Amino acid sequence: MSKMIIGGAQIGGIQKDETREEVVARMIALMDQAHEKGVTYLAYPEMTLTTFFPRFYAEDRAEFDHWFETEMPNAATQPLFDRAKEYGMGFTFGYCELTPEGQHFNTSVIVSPEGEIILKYRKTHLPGHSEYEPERTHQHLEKRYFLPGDTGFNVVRNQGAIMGMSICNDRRWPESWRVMGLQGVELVTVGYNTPSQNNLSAEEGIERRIYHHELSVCAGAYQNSTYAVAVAKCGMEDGNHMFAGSIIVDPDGFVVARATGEGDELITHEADFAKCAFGKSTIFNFAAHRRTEHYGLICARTGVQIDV
Ligand code: CDV
Repeated sequence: MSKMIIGGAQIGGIQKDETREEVVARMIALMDQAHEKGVTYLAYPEMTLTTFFPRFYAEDRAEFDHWFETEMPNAATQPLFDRAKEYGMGFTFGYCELTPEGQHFNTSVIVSPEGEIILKYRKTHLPGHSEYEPERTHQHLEKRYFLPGDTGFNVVRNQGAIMGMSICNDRRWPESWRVMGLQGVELVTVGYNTPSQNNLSAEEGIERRIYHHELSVCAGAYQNSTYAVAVAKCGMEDGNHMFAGSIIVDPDGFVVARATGEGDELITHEADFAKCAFGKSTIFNFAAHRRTEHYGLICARTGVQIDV
């Protein structure tokens, strides 16, 4: 069975004082809608359970530990796991993880239809900065509150498809997609929280930022012949605007479903994973066409070094 109805559950803004229970109720309402539409795999955004707190500065970062989850599932999220199991629906969502060793990660998980966490991913590419920077119109302190992920981009076979995850800024890096592409990925989910304004340049307007988002997801899907679900947390959060633009992209790089608003909204598409085979066996037949002898610099060098 190569066909499956997949969904993206876009979530509108979550304000500072909203509880996990309130957010989970919104997630379940979208899951109910998804079930009615025959969805059997549903993707939620990055950091679904809380406001996007890296826009705020805390001198003592421990003050923000209350935004993190120390176990998953926990009392607040268990009803989501239970509802998905009742529906036989797999799902993925992002949250902030505080490990028993005291490490902080921006994390997402894949949950099987049986309600088991079968893959965990910790965000690799953390944008922003670690100290308060007054020249910015607003702060983006992911580097202050999270460690770079230590999982790498793994995949898992779930519900008949090979699935992987990346989180927000990861979607802009072709390396993220290719590492999963090399493991035969057929569905990549990307949850995101993207401010509508560049905090160093007012000239980069929202249209351009949405274009770059879409360009990245379509290119990643096409170049690795995989489906992609990119799903936003968006709209106004604590007086800050984040763009919507949730999309489902097919293995040819075409947008096949698109959110129309900036609130809680479901997008769906009937994916046929057999369609991934064409690109993977022709133009992106990696075994036949890649030339790894010329790619060494990608891993040997991080930043640009001009030698000429
Ligand atoms: N949450 C993110 O990773 N946001 C970044 C913004 C800061 C550019 C993104 O790539 O969308």
